[in-house]
Amino acid sequence: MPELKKRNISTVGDTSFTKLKLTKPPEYAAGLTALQTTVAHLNKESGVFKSLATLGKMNQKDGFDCPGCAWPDPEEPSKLGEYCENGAKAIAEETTFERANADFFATYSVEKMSQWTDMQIGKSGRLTEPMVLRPDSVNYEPISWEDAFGLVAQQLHQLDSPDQAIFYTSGRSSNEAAFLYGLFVRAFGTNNMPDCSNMCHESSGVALTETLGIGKGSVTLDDLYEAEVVMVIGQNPGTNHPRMLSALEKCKKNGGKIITVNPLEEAGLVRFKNPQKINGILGSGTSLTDVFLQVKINEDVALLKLIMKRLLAMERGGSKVFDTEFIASKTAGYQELQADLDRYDEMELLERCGVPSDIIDLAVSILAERKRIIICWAMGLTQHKNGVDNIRECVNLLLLKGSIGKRGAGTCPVRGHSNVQGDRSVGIMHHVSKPLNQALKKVFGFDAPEKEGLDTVGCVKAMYRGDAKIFVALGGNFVSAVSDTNYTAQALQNCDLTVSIATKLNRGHLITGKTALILPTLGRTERDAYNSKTRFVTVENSMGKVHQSQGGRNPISEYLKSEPSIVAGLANAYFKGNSSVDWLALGADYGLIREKISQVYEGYEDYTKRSKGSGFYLPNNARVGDFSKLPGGKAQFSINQLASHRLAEDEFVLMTIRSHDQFNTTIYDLNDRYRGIYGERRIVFMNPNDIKDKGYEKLQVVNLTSYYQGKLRRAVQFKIVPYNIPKGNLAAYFPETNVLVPIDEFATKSNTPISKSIVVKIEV
Ligand SMILES: Nc1nc2c(c(=O)[nH]1)N[C@H]1C(S)=C(S)[C@@H](COP(=O)(O)OP(=O)(O)OC[C@H]3O[C@@H](n4cnc5c(=O)[nH]c(N)nc54)[C@H](O)[C@@H]3O)O[C@H]1N2
Ligand SMILES: Nc1nc2c(c(=O)[nH]1)N[C@H]1C(S)=C(S)[C@@H](COP(=O)(O)OP(=O)(O)OC[C@H]3O[C@@H](n4cnc5c(=O)[nH]c(N)nc54)[C@H](O)[C@@H]3O)O[C@H]1N2
Ligand SMILES: [Mo]
Repeated sequence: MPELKKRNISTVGDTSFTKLKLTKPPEYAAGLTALQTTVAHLNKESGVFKSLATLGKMNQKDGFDCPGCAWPDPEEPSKLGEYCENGAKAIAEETTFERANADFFATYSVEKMSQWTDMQIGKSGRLTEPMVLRPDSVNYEPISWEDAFGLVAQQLHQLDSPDQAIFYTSGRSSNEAAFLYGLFVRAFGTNNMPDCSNMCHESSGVALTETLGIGKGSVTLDDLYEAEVVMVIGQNPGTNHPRMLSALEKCKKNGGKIITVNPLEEAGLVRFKNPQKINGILGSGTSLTDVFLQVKINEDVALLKLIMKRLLAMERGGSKVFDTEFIASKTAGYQELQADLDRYDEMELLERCGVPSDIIDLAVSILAERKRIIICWAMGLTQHKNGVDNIRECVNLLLLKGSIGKRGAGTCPVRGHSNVQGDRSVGIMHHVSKPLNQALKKVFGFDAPEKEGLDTVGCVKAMYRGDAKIFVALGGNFVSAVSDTNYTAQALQNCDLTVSIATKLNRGHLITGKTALILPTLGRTERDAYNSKTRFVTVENSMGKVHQSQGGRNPISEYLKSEPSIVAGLANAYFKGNSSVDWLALGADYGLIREKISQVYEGYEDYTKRSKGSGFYLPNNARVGDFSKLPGGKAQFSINQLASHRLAEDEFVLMTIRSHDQFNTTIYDLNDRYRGIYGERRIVFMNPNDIKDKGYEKLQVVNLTSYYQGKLRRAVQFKIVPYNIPKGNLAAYFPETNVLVPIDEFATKSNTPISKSIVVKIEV
């Protein structure tokens, strides 16, 4: 055995300041600047002419699915192409000229690279061939695919139990890759399948399953156009789902109203200039938000209760504001909900949520008069201790209004990664599903494990304790995405082997087990050919529609393999022919994978055929108002608790958010244009009165600390930026602040880390 090298790795990298410039936040999103930024970015990264051809193929019926967010494509995409500035940046990242090749890895040790910022690491370029980091080394070196598969297989065979291995998925993988991966992991014998959903919309899945019988949203894009009211709560679409703004614009043009609930007045929700229309580029744009409720962080339940209390008072006063017929025929728990609302004192709720009473009245009157309501939400609701309660409270409001199961109304959890929903639909799940196991037995002839698997938090803890020894990642950047960076880093470093199937270098490739493998894969934009025939994969968007995605660019290296081929290669090396599944056949023929998916799951009949063109919707009981699988056959009202932050004088609640120039842990650039921030990420947004009252100064350099379960955590070097944020609240960017999120603090029932409400102190 080679001697184990103790590697000197930084979990944060360079924390020195760059060049902060502040401007007044703009009053609108997109417009000419977005178009200019798009072109500038593509030019810088990968050559604009090549990329314009690429952009033209994005989100079109014969093209590839944008690797950015999961927002659906309209039936008739814009002639200018269906893309946004941030989608274009995602493409530029993938089509970059830079290469992290064998020479690169020979030049830079993992120790050296770990000193870089996340942005520098990401800018190293695309991974070009399989690389291995051996126990006695600090430099990755090339390894053949065959040896790489053999190494993983051999280490998996050495485990005492399959539960000592962990198989993570990030949400960019296709349905085909995800299904095959889940199949391999179950055939191998474990349900340890954490995925990025655990940190993302898990709270939505739990809340919606309990109340409406399906863990996904109920609306389609057409519903958004037809809604009378859209509430956008805990979401920043201008940055994270820019194409949603076109849908909101259309809704407004049809007479809809928009209510925004957010601690920040996000530019994208104020006014929108559609960059895909000429008058959008030159004109004054569309004003989006009608009522802005500037709620304090994690006080959404208080606000929603207050809104419902006022509606209830109107209903009791004789105004018909609720859909009593729907409530009587389709729901259970209305009496209990009324009793719950009666228990709360208006003044207390008002004070907690921090929104002026007359502004709440504006929202109440809009809601009272209208019937078709959609609520859209994202991480501002899910990543709290009471994340599940937040969402169930939204469902309560929709049920009172009868706004489920009809056109122009319903739930819209806006998904993050472009195929995170599809991955879940085809089997990426740590929970045991009896029907799935039965179907696997029938279709593939093996017994899938019946023991519950571990989710993200559970896996980190198992690796930390030494109970899990092998970590495999299908995409993503686990160490930087998960809470408690230093704890998670230690957990991964305790492993014997860490394996990452990836397109680009990230910190997760530097903070590794004793042995580490990087297996480079094709990106969405690249041609996936087998026997010189181009293959396509399929994905599911945020609204449950499955459609194909096919890249057309030449792969950046001849040594890349597709994700399904890599998974098939791993499985084949592990089973060595001793399996009831023909792994290589599946890895070669995606049509065959789709056929198997349609045999295992409902709703995928004629899969390959129907995925062409604009694709097909999966069955959705909430969309059609069918609650027959719920207790009593009824949608469920629920009783939810207020958040429980008791802050000391010197404490704040911090939310960790995305800047305009990042995709999760991938940092495109240092600007957050819609918030008026340029050239720096190490900043903390603070209310000007807090700055004054506590005696701080604008741009003062401070550390942030959190203290949970007897442990002090510290994120160093942040500049205070005065900003329009509620008093007592702070905001800063992730992943820099992930070090503050304790591993043991997560949402009840969904285990989603509390990335949006961390109690912190300022250290000067
Ligand atoms: N360009 C780009 N696109 C992305 C991503 C990206 O990083 N970059 N990430 C993708 C992924 S995986 C996801 S999950 C989504 C994330 O999309 P978002 O959820 O929009 O992203 P966040 O930056 O986390 O923003 C959360 C929003 O919630 C607000 N918020 C925070 N706390 C609270 C609260 O307590 N109550 C309320 N009402 N609001 C609150 C914040 O002010 C912010 O506006 O975007 C996806 N799309
Ligand atoms: N504090 C805090 N933490 C958070 C959040 C937060 O708001 N605050 N948000 C959470 C959320 S919502 C999420 S979804 C997670 C995200 O967690 P992850 O999904 O794990 O992280 P990403 O940064 O999206 O992963 C980026 C990496 O994926 C790889 N990649 C990109 N495209 C492909 C591809 O096509 N195939 C493969 N195999 N690899 C690819 C690249 O190597 C890239 O470096 O982070 C979570 N963490
Ligand atoms: Mo996410």
